[in-house]
Amino acid sequence: MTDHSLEGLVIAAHGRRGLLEVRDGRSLPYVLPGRGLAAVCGDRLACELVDGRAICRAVLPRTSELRRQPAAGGRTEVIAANLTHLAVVIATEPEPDLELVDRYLCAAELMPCAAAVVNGKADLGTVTGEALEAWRRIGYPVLTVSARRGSGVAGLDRWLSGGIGILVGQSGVGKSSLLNTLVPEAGLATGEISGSTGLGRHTTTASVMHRLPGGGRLIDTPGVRGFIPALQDPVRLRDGFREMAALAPRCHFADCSHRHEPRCAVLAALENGEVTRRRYASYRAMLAAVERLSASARPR
Ligand SMILES: Nc1nc2c(ncn2[C@@H]2O[C@H](COP(=O)(O)OP(=O)(O)OP(=O)(O)O)[C@@H](O)[C@H]2O)c(=O)[nH]1
Ligand SMILES: [Mg+2]
Ligand SMILES: [Zn+2]
Repeated sequence: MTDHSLEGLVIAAHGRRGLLEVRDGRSLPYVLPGRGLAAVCGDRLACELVDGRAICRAVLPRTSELRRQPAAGGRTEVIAANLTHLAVVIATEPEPDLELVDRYLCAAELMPCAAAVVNGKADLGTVTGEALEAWRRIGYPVLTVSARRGSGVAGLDRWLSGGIGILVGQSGVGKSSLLNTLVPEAGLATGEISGSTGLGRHTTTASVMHRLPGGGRLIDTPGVRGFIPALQDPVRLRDGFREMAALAPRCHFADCSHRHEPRCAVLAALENGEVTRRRYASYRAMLAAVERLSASARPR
C-alpha cells in the first residue's frame, strides 16, 4: 500500500465517473479506467489518489446487488450495491401499481435486505384497498409519510438506522420530495405530475446517495414504469414471496411451483385467504415474465 491509496463509497455514478465519499466525510471525483470496471451507488472502491482525483483500481466485492432485467431481454443492469434497506414508495397519485411493489419486495427478499412500503403524500390520503394491510400482515413495515407536511419522515430515518437504503417506485410518487424533507440541503429537483397522463415526468435522471440525520444513507432513484428483478434461475422467484416461501415446506412436492400441483400448501392457503389473491396474481405474472425472459435468453 502506498500513501496515495484510499477506499471510499460511491455516492453518485455516471458511467465511468462519479463521486466518492472517503473516510473523513469528504467527497471527491473518481474515474474508472479501463473497460473491465463498473460501479454504482453503494459500491466500495479501492483507489489511488492522483492530482486530487481518485483513480479506481478495484471495485470491492459486493454483499448484495439490486439488479434489473430489461423487459425486452438483453443485458441486466445493476441499480445499486451493498443495500441493507429498500423502500418502495406509492401514493394515491399517480395511481399505484401494486404489482410493481411486489416485484421490488421480491427483489429485496432475494438480495436479501430489509424492505418497507412507504405510503407517501399522506396529506392527499392513504392508498385504499387490502394491499397495505396484506403487506403489513406478512411483516413489511408500512410507513405513512407526507413530504409536504413533514409527517412520518422521521420514522423512515429511524427505520434505516445506519444502513444503506434506496427509494424506488413510480415516477411522481414523491421520492425526491421525501429526501428533500429529510435532507434540506439536498435541494433535489421535484416535478409536477402531468395533467394529461396522470404520470410523473421522470424528474430524477440519476441515482444519488444522501446522508440522513439519523446516520443512515438513502439513494434517490429515477422513477420507473416497470421492474423485473434479474434472477440467476426463475425457480428462485419462489423464495421472493415470503408468505408463500413459508408455506412451501408443506407442499407435497419439494419443487412445487404453486401453480397446479396437487396438495400444494400455497393453493390451499389461497382458498382459505391466508395468501391473498392479489399477491398470488403478482407471483404468477412475475413467474410468467421471468420464465419468458429466461427462455429467450438461452443460447441458440
Ligand atoms: N400533496 C403532496 N404532494 C407531494 C408530496 N411529495 C411530493 N409531492 C408532489 O409530487 C410531485 C412529484 O414529486 P417528486 O418528488 O418529484 O417525485 P419522484 O418520485 O421523485 O419522481 P421521479 O423523480 O420522476 O421518479 C411534485 O409535484 C411534488 O410537489 C406530498 O407529500 N404531498
Ligand atoms: Mg425524483
Ligand atoms: Zn406449492
